[in-house]
Amino acid sequence: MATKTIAALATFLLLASAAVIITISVIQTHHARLQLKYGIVLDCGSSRTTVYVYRWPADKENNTGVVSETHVCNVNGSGISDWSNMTLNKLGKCMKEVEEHIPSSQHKTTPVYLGATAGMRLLHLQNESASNEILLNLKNYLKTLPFQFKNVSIISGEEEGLYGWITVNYLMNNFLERNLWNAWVRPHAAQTVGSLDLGGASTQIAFATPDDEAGEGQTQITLYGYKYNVYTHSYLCYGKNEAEKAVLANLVQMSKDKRNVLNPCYPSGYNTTKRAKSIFGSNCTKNPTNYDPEQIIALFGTGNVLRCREAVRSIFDLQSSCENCSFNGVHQPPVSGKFKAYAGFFYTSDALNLTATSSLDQFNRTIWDFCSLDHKSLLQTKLQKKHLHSYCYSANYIYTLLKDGYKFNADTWQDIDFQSKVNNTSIAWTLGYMLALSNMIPAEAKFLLPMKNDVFAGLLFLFSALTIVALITLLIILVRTCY
Ligand SMILES: *[C@@H]1O[C@H](CO)[C@@H](O)[C@H](O)[C@H]1NC(C)=O
Ligand SMILES: *[C@@H]1O[C@H](CO)[C@@H](O)[C@H](O)[C@H]1NC(C)=O
Ligand SMILES: *[C@@H]1O[C@H](CO)[C@@H](O)[C@H](O)[C@H]1NC(C)=O
Ligand SMILES: *[C@@H]1O[C@H](CO)[C@@H](O)[C@H](O)[C@H]1NC(C)=O
Ligand SMILES: *[C@@H]1O[C@H](CO)[C@@H](O)[C@H](O)[C@H]1NC(C)=O
Ligand SMILES: *[C@@H]1O[C@H](CO)[C@@H](O)[C@H](O)[C@H]1NC(C)=O
Ligand SMILES: *[C@@H]1O[C@H](CO)[C@@H](O)[C@H](O)[C@H]1NC(C)=O
Ligand SMILES: *[C@@H]1O[C@H](CO)[C@@H](O)[C@H](O)[C@H]1NC(C)=O
Ligand SMILES: *[C@@H]1O[C@H](CO)[C@@H](O)[C@H](O)[C@H]1NC(C)=O
Ligand SMILES: *[C@@H]1O[C@H](CO)[C@@H](O)[C@H](O)[C@H]1NC(C)=O
Ligand SMILES: *[C@@H]1O[C@H](CO)[C@@H](O)[C@H](O)[C@H]1NC(C)=O
Ligand SMILES: CC(=O)N[C@H]1CO[C@H](CO)[C@@H](O)[C@@H]1O
Repeated sequence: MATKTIAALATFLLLASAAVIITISVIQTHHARLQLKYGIVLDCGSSRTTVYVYRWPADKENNTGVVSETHVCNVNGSGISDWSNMTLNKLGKCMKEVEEHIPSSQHKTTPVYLGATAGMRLLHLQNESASNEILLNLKNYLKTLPFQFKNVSIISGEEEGLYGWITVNYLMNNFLERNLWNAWVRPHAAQTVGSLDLGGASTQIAFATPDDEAGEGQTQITLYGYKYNVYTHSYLCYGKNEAEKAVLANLVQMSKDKRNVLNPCYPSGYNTTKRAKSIFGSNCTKNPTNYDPEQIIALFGTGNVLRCREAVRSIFDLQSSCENCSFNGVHQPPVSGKFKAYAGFFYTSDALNLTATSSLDQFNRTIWDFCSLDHKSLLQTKLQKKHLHSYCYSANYIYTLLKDGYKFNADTWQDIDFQSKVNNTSIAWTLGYMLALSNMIPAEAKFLLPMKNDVFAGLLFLFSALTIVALITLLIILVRTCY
């Protein structure tokens, strides 16, 4: 009689506990899907503008890794620093697309940010009023959209580097992870990943150093209650396109015939012409004396890797004798930890099938083989025709920048992962920027254990314990009955 009662009680307890656990879990997951929030960031780079749409569950907005990218639109045309009366029309096409990707009931509460990078930094140096006028046009335009207008600005190179670093580590859940009881804690190994960004007009490096004190070039930031010392530097004019102008400028300067110039970085069989101003008109190249902006310069490809590398190296000052320096006398601690190399680093290495290669030697050899292909053979590959002639240059550029510039060696090269996305979201400064400006990565860690999660963990623990007690009781009864 007593055994039967206990068995019945235990069975009831078992079923009830199971029901409660399932209910809690369902409520918890259901709650997470309750409401989604959206954010829009426009990345106005030197050569193009990209619009990113992000989405996250409203009640989890302070958690790590919950924001993901839901839509990306590349604006047709060149960067905003080459402003024309078509710019807003082209941007408008993307913003229409974006409107369709966000439920209209959410438009009013969706923040929109615009950040301009190196192209506008250069224009700002050259002609401040022109850059202010462009930003004002954009601001007025964005204010006409149904979204919540937040900010239009030129972000500094250091911000760009730091936001890129935040994005990478946020997406990889390096700041926080859930423990067994569903609470957020700092991951065991607590390793962050460095960030290597290559745009058209600038390049950024950012990585956390083990130092306790913030040294030269380092920023101390507190995220979720933990301090990080992040070294970051942005090199204006060392983006892929501006650096190529500097390389071409040096080739022209060193050529005997200034109108017919051999370019070892173009594949052999590829010849082209350029106006002098497209090379020397940039603030990143030194103007020769008596230069005629309209002068036509013919460039003849020779596909000579050794010469190309020499030409690329000529734009770096690698002579500085300072210890712990990258190039041009810039202080940089020795690189440490793993790195994600994205944007231009990724496009170039992807085109040469180099993303899966982790050895420096293999990287070099692949570039070597690629550059020796003539233009005709390159036309047989699946590579985009538009960029075909520039890959030998850009491959040698990223090789030189990483190896001779940032001082990656055969050992540390293996720590570089060439990627454009993590968990299906683009690695770009834009996400880190939105997270920072909307206070979605608080410095304090207090809120990380909100009642909801505590209660959830507590209940889960209690009912799991009850389930186990009930199971053991039933088992004992079963064993007793059988023997
Ligand atoms: C996120 O954190 C901020 C600042 O700590 C706080 O004001 C906000 O209420 C939090 N949001 C959520 C959804 O917990
Ligand atoms: C960009 O231009 C192409 C071809 O002109 C067009 O098909 C495409 O829809 C345009 N995209 C946007 C976002 O404007
Ligand atoms: C820009 O506007 C000017 C004057 O209104 C016009 O002449 C020109 O064709 C326009 N350019 C483009 C690309 O629409
Ligand atoms: C700067 O830009 C403004 C507006 O676009 C233009 O009127 C002016 O001529 C420019 N100044 C220089 C020095 O190029
Ligand atoms: C807009 O961004 C600039 C530069 O980051 C900053 O100085 C300014 O305070 C921001 N304005 C607003 C309203 O957030
Ligand atoms: C993707 O996100 C999940 C959870 O959000 C995380 O556990 C995982 O580490 C992420 N993947 C990568 C490659 O970082
Ligand atoms: C490019 O120039 C070289 C040297 O003048 C010439 O031999 C070659 O035929 C040219 N190639 C093309 C495609 O015009
Ligand atoms: C260079 O970096 C190493 C490693 O961080 C450090 O031990 C050394 O003191 C640094 N040297 C200088 C001159 O800063
Ligand atoms: C990269 O690999 C793909 C597929 O394996 C091939 O079609 C393409 O030609 C390769 N590209 C280069 C530059 O070797
Ligand atoms: C790069 O590879 C080429 C061809 O294999 C080789 O001749 C050259 O010495 C290598 N350069 C470096 C710096 O390893
Ligand atoms: C990643 O995103 C693409 C396009 O946004 C989508 O088609 C794909 O299903 C996504 N993959 C995963 C694993 O979520
Ligand atoms: C060639 C060119 O545009 N040079 C400009 C670069 O920027 C400086 C300001 O930092 C201007 O004074 C130069 O005219």
